[in-house]
Amino acid sequence: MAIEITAFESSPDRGQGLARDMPVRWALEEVGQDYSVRLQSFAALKGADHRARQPFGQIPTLQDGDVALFESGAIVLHIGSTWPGLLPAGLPARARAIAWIFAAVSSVEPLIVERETAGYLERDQAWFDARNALLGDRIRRRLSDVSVHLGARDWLEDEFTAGDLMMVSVLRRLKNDSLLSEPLARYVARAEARPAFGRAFHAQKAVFLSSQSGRTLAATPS
Ligand code: GTB
Repeated sequence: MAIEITAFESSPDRGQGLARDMPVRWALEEVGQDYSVRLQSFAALKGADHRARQPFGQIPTLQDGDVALFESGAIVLHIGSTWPGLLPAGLPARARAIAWIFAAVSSVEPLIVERETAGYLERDQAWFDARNALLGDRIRRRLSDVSVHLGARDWLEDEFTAGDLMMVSVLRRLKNDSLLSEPLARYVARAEARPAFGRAFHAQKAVFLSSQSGRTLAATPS
């Protein structure tokens, strides 16, 4: 069954694999599924066609046969539930892996995005430094909790799962930030060393490079 995802025609992350098509590409690579990519301009994202797939006019989406999905966490959960490789077979471990997907998108990512957004929109305000420090402290405390849980292990549970994939995708937004310190920086590096991550990263970067050279890719097979 053909799988199609959507991604930015010209990604503002300049090919650093930070836009949210990256966890979807990465998950498909981990489970060994080919996919094609429908590249979208910012204008097209807000059109009725795309909103029928993604109500908020955003990327990513996934079409897998008659399954049409939006929200990167839900898409990664679907991929993990459909093909082996990302969710353990036994129920207790599978449930824990799913909990980490939710932890990444609902307990960690919002703090990071709030600080990023403040950096874009509030930098001129007199109170920006105080607020930025507060937002940084909230992230530091949350990351410290993740670190304590991780302890000396390679992954959040006994093996690499969709939960690690989502957590690392979220933590990568702090890649050049001192907030991402050891051992989480090593955890991110460990995940980035996975061949599936590398394939996804290069596929996303290829779209950016081709947008820079003036060409438009209609579809990018994995
Ligand atoms: N909760 C949704 C999900 O997880 O799927 C959020 C989806 C989302 O935020 N999509 C963004 C989007 O489509 C792209 S990923 N934005 C266009 C719009 O809202 O009009 C966010 C993103 C964009 C760019 C960078 N970057 O340049 O580093 C990083 C992350």
